Amino acid sequence: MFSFFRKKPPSPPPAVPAPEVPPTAPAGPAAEATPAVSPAPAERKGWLDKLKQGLRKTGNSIATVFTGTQIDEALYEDLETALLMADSGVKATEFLLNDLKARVKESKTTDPAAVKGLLADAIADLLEPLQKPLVIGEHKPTVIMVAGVNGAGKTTSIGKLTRHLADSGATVLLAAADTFRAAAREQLAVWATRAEGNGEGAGGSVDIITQQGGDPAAVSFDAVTAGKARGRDVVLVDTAGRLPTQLHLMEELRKIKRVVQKAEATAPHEVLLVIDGNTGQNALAQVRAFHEALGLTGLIITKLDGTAKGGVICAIARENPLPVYFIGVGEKLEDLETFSAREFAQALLA
Ligand SMILES: Nc1nc2c(ncn2[C@@H]2O[C@H](COP(=O)(O)OP(=O)(O)OP(=O)(O)O)[C@@H](O)[C@H]2O)c(=O)[nH]1
Ligand SMILES: [Mg+2]
Repeated sequence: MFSFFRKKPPSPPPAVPAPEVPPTAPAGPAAEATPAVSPAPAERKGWLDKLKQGLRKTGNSIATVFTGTQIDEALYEDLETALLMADSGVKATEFLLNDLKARVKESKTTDPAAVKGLLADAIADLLEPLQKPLVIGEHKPTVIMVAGVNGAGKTTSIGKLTRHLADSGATVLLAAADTFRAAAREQLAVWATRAEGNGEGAGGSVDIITQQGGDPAAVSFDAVTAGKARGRDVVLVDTAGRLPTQLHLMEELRKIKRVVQKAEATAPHEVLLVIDGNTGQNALAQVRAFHEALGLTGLIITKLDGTAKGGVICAIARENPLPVYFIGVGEKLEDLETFSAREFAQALLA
């Protein structure tokens, strides 16, 4: 049922350019498109178990709230504390509590265990607008720029995504715009080689544009130009990690985006922020700062294996909703998956 991303044929250019998404705009409905890759349900289940396992640290504290025998003010107070401890933030916590109370009233339940199910519904509904597939194929190449703080998991996620794209037959060009570290290029090259050599025959080709010590914007420009000339399906731009407070580095990101736009007027088609799931409430500040600098189109949330702060997605949904295209629960290829609001809600309370 879940495809890793969606392929969409190119559409004629619109007469009027689409307006930019404002910072607080909710994610739109999923685009009509043909599923490209459908992992077998068994695979999805194995992955879901991993997500549950990963979020156990977050979920344990929330689930214990419902082990009592009564639905009273003490239960709601404990739940409020548990949600705040899980980094759901004040606004989302307040929203969920009010929503839950309304659901409890309507269902007339007297069983705390049933309240847990109602909370899962409330969380799933809150997260629903973030569930949206990444669409490729509408533009050739589809240019995806990836940013985030140091060590968030950008290069690893790009590597995994590249592998999934190549496995489904797409041709990918990687721009190693992290020109500071020699290791960054090598890290990408390892994933590129893995992507090509999977032995399954259907793999699309992957290559890398880089320029050690060069200007990240120039590398990105070259990559998009080469991607157009070579007829690649996707160009992925990996950028160096940076803090939103490093203003010159944030300006550098803006420059990369501007220059990509010069190489291809409609690009970048996606600007993704990678967030470490352990970041907690600071993730919101990151979303705001990067969104202001770049106009984000989506998020990838990594390291949801073993975090006690998984509630932060609720805070993002309430305060700065952007599509969560993928989530990561480990370092291996199969540890990157699409985001499902209901699965996440269930894993959070497991
Ligand atoms: N446990 C876990 N580790 C992850 C996940 N994603 C990435 N990592 C690890 O996090 C570390 C940093 O990942 P990178 O992909 O290099 O992060 P980056 O954002 O590219 O880092 P910089 O380019 O230095 O800013 C590596 O050790 C990855 O293996 C994940 O979902 N779970
Ligand atoms: Mg990196």
